[in-house]
Amino acid sequence: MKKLLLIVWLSLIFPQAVLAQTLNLFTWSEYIPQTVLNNFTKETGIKVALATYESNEAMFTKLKLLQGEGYDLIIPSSYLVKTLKDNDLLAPIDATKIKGLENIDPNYLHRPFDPKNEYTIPYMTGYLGILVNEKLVVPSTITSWKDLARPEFKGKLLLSDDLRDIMDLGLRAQGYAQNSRQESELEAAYDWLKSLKPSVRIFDITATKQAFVSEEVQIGIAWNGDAYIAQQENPKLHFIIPQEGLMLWLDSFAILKNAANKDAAHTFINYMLRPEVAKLCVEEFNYSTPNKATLELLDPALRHNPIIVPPAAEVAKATLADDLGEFRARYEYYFEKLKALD
Ligand code: N2P
Repeated sequence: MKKLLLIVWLSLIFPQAVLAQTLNLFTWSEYIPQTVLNNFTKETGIKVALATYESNEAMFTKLKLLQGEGYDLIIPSSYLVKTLKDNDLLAPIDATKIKGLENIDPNYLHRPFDPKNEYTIPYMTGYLGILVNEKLVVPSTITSWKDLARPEFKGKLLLSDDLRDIMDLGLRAQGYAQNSRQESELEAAYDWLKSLKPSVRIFDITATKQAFVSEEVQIGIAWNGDAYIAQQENPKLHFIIPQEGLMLWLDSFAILKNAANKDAAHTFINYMLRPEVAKLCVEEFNYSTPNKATLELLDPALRHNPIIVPPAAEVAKATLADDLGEFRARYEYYFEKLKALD
């Protein structure tokens, strides 16, 4: 009884401390600024426990093992959403609790992976391009993904260790479409990627920015935010959108079915939809934002930088990585083979 009284008394004096909720957030590393998380906690009293992953595949493997327990909120890319749903891992988002969706550019809503946005709310978008050091080659001579195969880049190339990016790169370099389900096309993509192997110095996803900045590698593929940051530190770096088009991605918030803190997850999504919060995310990690209200708040130097805000025409013609169904295993097969063989 005494204890109960004490709790009641404490909750009157320090409501946030006693009733504190925790949001278990499982997200890509280097994706949400720590200041944003701190400000969220300060304002709402909801603590954030952060766990990170380096790829959609690593995240999915963990969620499967845990049956989605332990985490409340994740940020999958477009192509993983259906898989997560089919594995009964996602909870529908309660639209009545979401405010600020009108801030999102309609181009990023109602995409085929979640046509009614029942399960996802866009967080961040961006794209893969070619990052090259002008010491190696005149940047304007790099116009196609195929140029990565030039023999003079031997030992100087970086490939990032991301399954769909890599296989997509191979497909496009061979003139095929992203998300192809043709075995012969996938095999051709693999053969071309394999021909790059003698050039590859780094095949990894961590510390890629540093490798470009320190000039350990002089050409390779990079996400736009990483390219921007690397270029700030080493102005000899140039970021190129190849003629085959940019490789766009879209990552969205999704709440897990077994989440213990669904309310906290909704509160967090609302917080992240605020234009001034999304602005902090762009300023720190330099990816693109689907939040059109944020664009107006950005410093013109960022808003008019095509690395951060790619040309609208390029975005309009870009496709997203899609669910592959049973064919996913074929992509995994070729990707693992590529990494294993010299
Ligand atoms: C952030 C990861 C970017 C996500 N480090 C690419 N989908």
